[in-house]
Amino acid sequence: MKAKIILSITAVIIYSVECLAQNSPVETQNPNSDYKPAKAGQTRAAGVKTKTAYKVDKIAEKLGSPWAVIPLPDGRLLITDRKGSMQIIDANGTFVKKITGFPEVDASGQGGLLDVALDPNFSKNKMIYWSFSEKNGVGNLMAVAKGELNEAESTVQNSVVIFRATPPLKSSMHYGSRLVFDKDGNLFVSTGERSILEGRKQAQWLNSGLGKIFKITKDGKPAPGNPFINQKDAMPEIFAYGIRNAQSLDIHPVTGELWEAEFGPKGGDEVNIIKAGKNYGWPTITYGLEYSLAKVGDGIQQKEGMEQPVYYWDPVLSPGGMTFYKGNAIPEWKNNLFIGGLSSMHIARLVIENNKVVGEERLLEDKKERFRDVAYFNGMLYAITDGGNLYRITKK
Ligand SMILES: [Ca+2]
Repeated sequence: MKAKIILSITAVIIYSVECLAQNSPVETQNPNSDYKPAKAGQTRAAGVKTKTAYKVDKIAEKLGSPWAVIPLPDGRLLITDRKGSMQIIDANGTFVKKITGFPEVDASGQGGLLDVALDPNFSKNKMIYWSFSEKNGVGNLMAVAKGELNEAESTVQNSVVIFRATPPLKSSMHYGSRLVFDKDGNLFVSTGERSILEGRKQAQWLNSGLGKIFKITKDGKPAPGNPFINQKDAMPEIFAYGIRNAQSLDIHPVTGELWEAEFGPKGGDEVNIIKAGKNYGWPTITYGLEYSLAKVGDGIQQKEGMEQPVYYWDPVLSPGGMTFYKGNAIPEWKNNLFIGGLSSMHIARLVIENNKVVGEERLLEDKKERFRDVAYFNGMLYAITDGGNLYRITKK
């Protein structure tokens, strides 16, 4: 009897230890700050591990300086190159064609030809939209252009700049630049605050285009119903503000809401759900520190009237592009969020329930690469890296 009880207790202990081990957060380093989250589960969610067998293939290399990868309707991939061109790669990684004819880009630092989005009607009209850093006045800025892909898929014609995130500043950093269409055919555009103090404060200014999420029409006009459209002295294209540098946007496949990830400074990278008219706090509130380890501003993390991130990292992920997994080939990935990590050198998988992050996993850590963007197509994930490689992740 005694032996039986001891055995049962031992079994319970072993089981508990296994659960604990499984649920430990993937992050094991100390945070940079001693800041406490505003709510449970806002950082260091339980670690999870994918059970379905999957395989990772490097299907292309030497892609130059890729910044964005998106699927074309037929499953080929459109990949931008920061230096000022794009290329089409087929689903097996074979080079198909280089696309040129884009207006000049300022490719210094983090700039260049950055994101690309297909017109919702692309199959018929062949229109593409792209973001880029443009030399402008005293410095440069993030601009959005559109043009038509020619029949041979070798050049864009009738290019026109439809939007500029003014004012121009002298900086080669924090352009934001992610583009995503909503279900009504309006375009969300993210910008950064240019990583200099002059731009940083403007993230809170409604008359500045720095540190914002915009919602514009295909012609670059303010989207109907934008929150500040009737407010004097506000840019009518603004959808949300108080953003540091957002290079990740995607629409949640079930809720239809806009999700965003942005770079914090030292600590404080965030995932947010972006809602019309809301203030996301930078630089007034942040879970990060200056690179010098000094506090940012008053060193506060929460404030009335400013949105809390859904999730944050300290130390940072450095979020490149991201995508929701919109299928169920790998069942436990359905509606999970996959974010490319740059300095962290992995892809973060976030399990989301009721708009909260309930699990985190690190994928492709063994590749030791800076993941610049991640795309979803037909049950597969594609990822590009600063090393110029293209990976495909599929069910085994
Ligand atoms: Ca924030």
